[in-house]
Amino acid sequence: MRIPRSRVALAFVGALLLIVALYTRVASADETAPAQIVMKDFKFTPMSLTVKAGTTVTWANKDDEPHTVTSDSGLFRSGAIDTDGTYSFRFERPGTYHFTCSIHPQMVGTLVVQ
Ligand SMILES: [Cu+2]
Repeated sequence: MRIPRSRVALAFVGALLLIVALYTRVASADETAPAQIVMKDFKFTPMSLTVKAGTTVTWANKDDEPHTVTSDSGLFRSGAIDTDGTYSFRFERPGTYHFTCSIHPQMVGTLVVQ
């Protein structure tokens, strides 16, 4: 049995497009994947997180007390975040960013931007 050459070419192009589509999807999902840090039981979880430059990080307060996200360097400062409230910041530059809750100084966290 002989398969027409045009059909082989079509299948090849189709497979190629599928690979490109999958690769593009994986690459973009990786870069824009949102990152979340939860504030619960007076802790940031995870305490340390590594993300790529350009990532928006969202902190979510799951405690019954207000918390803040306050950068040691002054780069970002959320103000009081109430229960179930969130705060987001987009990290453009690589570096290591330490932050605390200004109400509960024992709450500390680190964000590494690559
Ligand atoms: Cu707090």
